[in-house]
Amino acid sequence: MSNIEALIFDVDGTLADTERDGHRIAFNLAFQAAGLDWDWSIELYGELLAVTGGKERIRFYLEKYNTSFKKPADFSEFVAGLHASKTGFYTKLMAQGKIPLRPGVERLLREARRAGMRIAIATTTTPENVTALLGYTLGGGALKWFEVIGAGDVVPAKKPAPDIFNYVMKKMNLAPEQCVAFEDSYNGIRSATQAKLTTLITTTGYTQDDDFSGAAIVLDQMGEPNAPFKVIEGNAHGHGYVDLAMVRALHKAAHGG
Ligand code: XBP
Ligand code: MG
Repeated sequence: MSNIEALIFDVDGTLADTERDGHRIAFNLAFQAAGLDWDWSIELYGELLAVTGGKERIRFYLEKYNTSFKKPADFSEFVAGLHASKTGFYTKLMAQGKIPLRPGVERLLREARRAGMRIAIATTTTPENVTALLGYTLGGGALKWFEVIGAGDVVPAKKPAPDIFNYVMKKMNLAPEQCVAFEDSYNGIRSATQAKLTTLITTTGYTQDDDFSGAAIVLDQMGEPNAPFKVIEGNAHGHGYVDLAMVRALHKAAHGG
């Protein structure tokens, strides 16, 4: 059995609960600024999350929920412009510091660094959004903690396709059995399991009812020593918060150890 060499983290929902009060708000601000009367409610946004990627999500909305909208001739440019505006609003929201990292995330990242464990990111969100989130929560220097930041359009097929995890592992010259992935959603677990990764899930309000078949464990959060996680499915091997010892135990169990 291989040792774990790297931890690969999803961003939205996993490092921080960004969708409802970050991305959704930024989309609505961009719609307003463009003079559109579209308004993505909390509930509708939960349905739109079926499709990953902001540009893809806007197209999905128009195909399924707003079919009467007359698309402009330069539709791709229109979507790209709207999405660029959304990224601007999103990064400004991050600068306000209202979206913290989820419990246990900073502790685990720091423990991994101390232990010499390699860390990376595999996300469908736009690179600027990752820079903004990490910069405003951990400080600008934290970007360098991550050996590879695989984000956005760097691969053509976003999650649930495995491409972004495969891209990150290839850049790190690692095989799936040398890594553990951290995810929060159905599209995330599909992506990670198709990339053959052992995957730890922490759910969010939007993803708590998702199907997480294939996950090594499903938790409500990573937890802290004084505020343990709840196990939704799986064996926590006696641990109450996610640390490297627990990640190693999950990896060992997944690889028949
Ligand atoms: C995140 C996404 C992203 C964000 C929006 O999924 O689906 O599209 O919602 O970001 P995951 P952009 O957590 O699985 O990576 O608008 O920049 O695409
Ligand atoms: Mg996610």
